[in-house]
Amino acid sequence: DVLFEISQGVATITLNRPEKLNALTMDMLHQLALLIAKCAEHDDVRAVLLTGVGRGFSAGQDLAAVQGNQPVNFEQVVREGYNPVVQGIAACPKPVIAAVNGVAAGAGANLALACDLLVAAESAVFIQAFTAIGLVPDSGGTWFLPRIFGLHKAKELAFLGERLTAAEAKQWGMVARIFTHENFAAESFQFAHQIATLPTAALAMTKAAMHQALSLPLAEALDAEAKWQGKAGLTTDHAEGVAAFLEKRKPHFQGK
Ligand code: LHQ
Repeated sequence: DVLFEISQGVATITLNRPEKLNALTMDMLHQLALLIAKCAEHDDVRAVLLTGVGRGFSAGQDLAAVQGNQPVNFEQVVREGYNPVVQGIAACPKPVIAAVNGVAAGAGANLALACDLLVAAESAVFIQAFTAIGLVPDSGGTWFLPRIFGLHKAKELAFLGERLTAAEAKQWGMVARIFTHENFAAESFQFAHQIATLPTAALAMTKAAMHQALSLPLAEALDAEAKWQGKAGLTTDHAEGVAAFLEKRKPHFQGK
């Protein structure tokens, strides 16, 4: 139920359970974690695109799979299923882009938020579906939502579970681009491909530095930046960027 393809520096991970709006099973979550780890290591991968088949990005946890006679330990499902995927995305030294093709609900919405950048189809909506079934936001929702929206809008979204449209999400800065439904796959790929041509190592350091800085005092963030810049200054892509600038041509980055 999860497809994987590498092309032109872009690894595309596609949730493929359209008849259930890509509701997530433990098996799919394990596959996702493994594929993200693979992208992290694979030299040919310079951007990761996470998307879904059909009219849903993901409806979150497959509720049928955790409903039944024997009680399911939700703590274990979150720890073993969702948390490794969110951690994998956050730790991945490649930019991870969510291409939200349709409805994203519950953990499906928050897996998208865990990605570095989001693009959305015009029809995409984001729903914090948790409280509607008496649960709490997971998959990083409690961490990402207040950082994106501020505390009060985050609580509004989480408490009420109302739909946030793609257009609203773009106004909030959560979504980078909106593409029409007809061109969504091609435009999303094009966007990811553009990002795959950037200096990948510098992007990885930018991502790590920002995540680190979110919990650091300014003085320590400045100290960390100095160290990251020391590393970035030694990359081949830095040399290429400067050479291209001085020669008045476009840079050709190798990602290193
Ligand atoms: C589904 C689902 C679904 C199964 C649509 N499961 N079948 C972590 C750990 C442990 C436990 C619990 O949770 C978590 C984290 C979470 O993610 S909790 C939140 C789980 N997600 C939801 O509560 C969302 C439930 N879905 C919906 O509210 C609606 O389906 C949305 C608003 C996403 C879409 O609505 P519609 O466009 O009207 O589509 P639909 O409801 O007709 O769904 C289409 C089919 O997909 C349908 O199946 P059927 O066989 O009747 O055609 C749904 O039953 C199925 N489906 N979401 N999460």
